[in-house]
Amino acid sequence: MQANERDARFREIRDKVESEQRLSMEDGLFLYEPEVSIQQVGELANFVRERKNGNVGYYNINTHLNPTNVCVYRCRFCAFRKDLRDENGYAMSDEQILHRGAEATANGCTEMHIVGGLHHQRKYEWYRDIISMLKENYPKIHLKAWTAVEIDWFRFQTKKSFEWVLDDMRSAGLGSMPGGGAEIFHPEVRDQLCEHKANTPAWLEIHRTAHQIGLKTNCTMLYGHVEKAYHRIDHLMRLRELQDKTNGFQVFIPLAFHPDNTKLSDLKKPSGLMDLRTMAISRLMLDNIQHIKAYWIMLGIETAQTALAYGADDIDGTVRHELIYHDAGAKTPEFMSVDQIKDLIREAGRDPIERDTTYNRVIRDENDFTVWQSGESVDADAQLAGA
Ligand code: V47
Ligand code: SF4
Repeated sequence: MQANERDARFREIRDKVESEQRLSMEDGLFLYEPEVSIQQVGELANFVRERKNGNVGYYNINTHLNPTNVCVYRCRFCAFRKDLRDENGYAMSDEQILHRGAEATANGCTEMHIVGGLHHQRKYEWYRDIISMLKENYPKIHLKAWTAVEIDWFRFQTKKSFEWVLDDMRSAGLGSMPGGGAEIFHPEVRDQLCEHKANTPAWLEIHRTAHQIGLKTNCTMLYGHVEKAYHRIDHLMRLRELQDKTNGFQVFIPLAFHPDNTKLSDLKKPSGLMDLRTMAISRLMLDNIQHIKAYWIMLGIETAQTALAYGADDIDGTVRHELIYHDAGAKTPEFMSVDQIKDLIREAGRDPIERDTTYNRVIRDENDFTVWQSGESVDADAQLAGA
């Protein structure tokens, strides 16, 4: 394509975005062409980001809990899983899990992000009791737990329906679901990465069911391995289609592949420019998902800050005990303090606002940081401000 044709094509897309028309597969593919300037794509995504979420940068105070790393599956991109008899495999005791709840409470966490392996010998009840035990002892903490891959496994174990499993988990104390396990939906890629675990129809059906029974969920895409731009846009469009029907996704998180210690360790990690382009294109394609998260653990602090001008409005949380990315070679710190998070958001020119898992403002006691309550929805604020 000649430069003048390219400019005309970009103007066409910009007009669509400005007049709130939906972008097509061809539009998305065009924005991935390396000749299309990353600054232009970023500027357009920033326009949408500010229209939807104003000048705010959201964060939360959270911790991770991975109750076991033993897993029946062998996803080729995973550095976290261990075999049953591996000396580094573990399954946490109730005492260890409760200790994490106590630590989270002492640190003022509003959320525990709980995911792990599918342990060969642990029954559904073990996973369910983790939720009920934490909820009984630490009722204020929101439990964002189990990806669709785990819910699919629980259905297999219990021989019940997705709805039964989700409802049972919710009765135990599940608050919402994280977005993992989506990887890349297109079978040309999914079959190369993780042919055995929950397939695309199952992943989408689980999230649809969660939304139907009133559970909010997040969604992700793992990029920068064997997929092409076509597979990424296809993935985003499948999420957008489900969101049109249910409106239950709160936030989309693009996840950059980290190759160290995985079966794909010969691949290079995606570049910072690819991270920013993917962030921006996600913002532009997903017109019906309110938030886009730049997960600092995975992107690195500098790229996460920059991403706040490339479509992202959220950078996840303080995060403690993260293993999935650190096992795969992430060089980011294991934890950030609240002051560090606020500073990095301010440095990026945004106003830091603490949110809870379901995007309500968090109000903290002036004298005791660990005492807090959830306030109004931040999305209602954004709408009032005309954002
Ligand atoms: O499903 C695993 C990915 C996901 C690697 O919902 C890898 O708020 C890159 O989903 N390199 C788990 N990615 C993480 C996740 C997540 C993270 C933060 C916030 C939320 C949320 C969700 O991580 C897995 C998989 O897609 N993953 N291994 C790797 N080597
Ligand atoms: Fe198991 Fe999840 Fe790792 Fe796949 S990504 S091997 S399901 S722990």
